[in-house]
Amino acid sequence: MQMTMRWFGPEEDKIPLEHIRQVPGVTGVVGALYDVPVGEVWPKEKIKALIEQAHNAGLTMEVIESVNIHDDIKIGLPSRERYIANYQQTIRNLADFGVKVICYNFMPVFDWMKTDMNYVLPDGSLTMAFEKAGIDKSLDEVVKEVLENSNGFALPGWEPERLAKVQELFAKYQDVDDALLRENLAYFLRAIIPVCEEVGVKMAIHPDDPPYSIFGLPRVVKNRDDLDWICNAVDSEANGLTLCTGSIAEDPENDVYAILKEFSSRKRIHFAHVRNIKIIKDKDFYESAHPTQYGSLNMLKVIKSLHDNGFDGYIRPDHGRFIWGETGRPGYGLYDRALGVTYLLGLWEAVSQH
Ligand code: DNO
Repeated sequence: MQMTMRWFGPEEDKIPLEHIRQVPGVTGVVGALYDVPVGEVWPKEKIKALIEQAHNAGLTMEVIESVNIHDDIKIGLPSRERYIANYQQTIRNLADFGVKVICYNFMPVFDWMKTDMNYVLPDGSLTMAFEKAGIDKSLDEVVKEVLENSNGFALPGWEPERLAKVQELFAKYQDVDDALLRENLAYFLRAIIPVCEEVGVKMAIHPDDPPYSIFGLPRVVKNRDDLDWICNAVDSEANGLTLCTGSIAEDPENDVYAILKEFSSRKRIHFAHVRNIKIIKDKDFYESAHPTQYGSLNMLKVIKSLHDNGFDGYIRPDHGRFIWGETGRPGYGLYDRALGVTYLLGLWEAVSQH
């Protein structure tokens, strides 16, 4: 297991690598290029410069989160061929600089979705929340609210240029249902997994967040059966998962521990996003502090399910709250994520010694 933290690069992240280096037990950062348009090839010189920065700070960068998938691939337009060829080249370029895992998602239009970016907890800390009432509004209103409440940062997947065209994008998905989206995912995987196998890279799909349909859009990474379908679509270890405990747990019907157990044993979890959430009612929730007592997940069981079933990939704490007066990119402050790292490593040490 290797403990990492996400870092958004020198332009996009206010947390310096030197500070991440000081979090005990963190050996690497998870990074990405944010100035390459979705669908274009990531140039080698930019990859080299990015990864060198991590190395110069004494950290590895073996996981990329994310190389995003162009909507034309998800929709299945003829132009997907060009974007798939570009993706194959990006995989090769990343492999040349030691990248081992690529995290991605297959959510139409949006990446993750929250309705409150500054939800105040009883102890005065701020976190993100999702309440169904928050999306019972017009699409434009929801998009506007998320953009306005992100503290001046372009949130991953919520780039304002892209969302300016959100209605247009929605129209293109009009005829895409779950079955077609799934088929388009399989088409993509059949094209890229052989390249991954050749160059030693593992793909790791992130679950849908939330793991059910919103705004009538199709969703295909929601539960155990979806994950099983994806793993079987191309039966290769290179075709794997980013198991995000928070996202999976947002549907109370998902048995997070059983999913962690099954897919760790099947050697398909290459990257784990480990966070706790507190269900408020039905499917409404907020992202709590990591320890078990603050949320709805038993974090000891989460870590044990990974550890006891041979998980050997990368972990990162997921979103953190804003505490001690810190401000910045929602979910990605330093302090609470650092507390999360320490707690998760403590659990890992405990289960390792049994
Ligand atoms: C949220 C993240 C996601 C994740 C993508 C993977 O903060 O977990 O944005 O990076 O869904 O492509």
